[in-house]
Amino acid sequence: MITVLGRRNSANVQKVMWALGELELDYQREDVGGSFGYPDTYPNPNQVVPTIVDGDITVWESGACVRYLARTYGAGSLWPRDPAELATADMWMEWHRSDISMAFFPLFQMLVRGLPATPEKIEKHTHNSGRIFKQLDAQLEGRNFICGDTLTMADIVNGAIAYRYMTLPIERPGLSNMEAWYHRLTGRPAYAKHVMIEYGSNVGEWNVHEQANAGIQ
Ligand SMILES: N[C@@H](CCC(=O)N[C@@H](CS)C(=O)NCC(=O)O)C(=O)O
Repeated sequence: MITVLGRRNSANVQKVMWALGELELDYQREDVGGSFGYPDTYPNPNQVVPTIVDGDITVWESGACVRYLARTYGAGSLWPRDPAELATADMWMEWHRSDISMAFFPLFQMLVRGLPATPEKIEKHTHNSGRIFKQLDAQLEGRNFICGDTLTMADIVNGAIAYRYMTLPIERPGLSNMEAWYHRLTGRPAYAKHVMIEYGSNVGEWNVHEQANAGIQ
């Protein structure tokens, strides 16, 4: 049984939950972070979510958690066996962490979570997010998933963020490959359960959704 410490409406927690769902692993999730706060025994020195505990092993940093689950329980599926495919998956995981995080996370925080914003900043981050997601769109040309025909850990980390990017009321450039991929993801039960979670359109709604998700596994 794997324990996940992290609130259900955190995109970083959602990556882990979706991976667990795809791998059909047993888990228990505890509400930690945000309005739920942190227990004194919380094992992640950064006081952010997620953290996972699997027997004697504790892992934090969402990318490391997804890699751990994929490598330990998903060889040949989320963790590609082919070295070239594995390198591609890893590359798009790193891309997600740097490029998408820099452009899109502040945009989401400004539009939904009350980070101070100006029309210029919103415009800049909307433009940059679109420009960067165009790179993912190009990678998805002729492919069902980021590495090819099957879902890998690269789809997990990027797909969790894509839900928010594709559902925010913002202007997006033409992203036909990404739209088709996103549509494919929405048809996966584990994605629908763990990622497609309403987040509201302002801080008040965000908090209501956070509490409404308390205790849901
Ligand atoms: N690099 C970390 C970032 C984790 C992070 O910033 N998580 C956010 C939620 S998405 C968080 O914990 N925020 C503070 C809180 O919820 O208490 C990771 O990928 O795990």
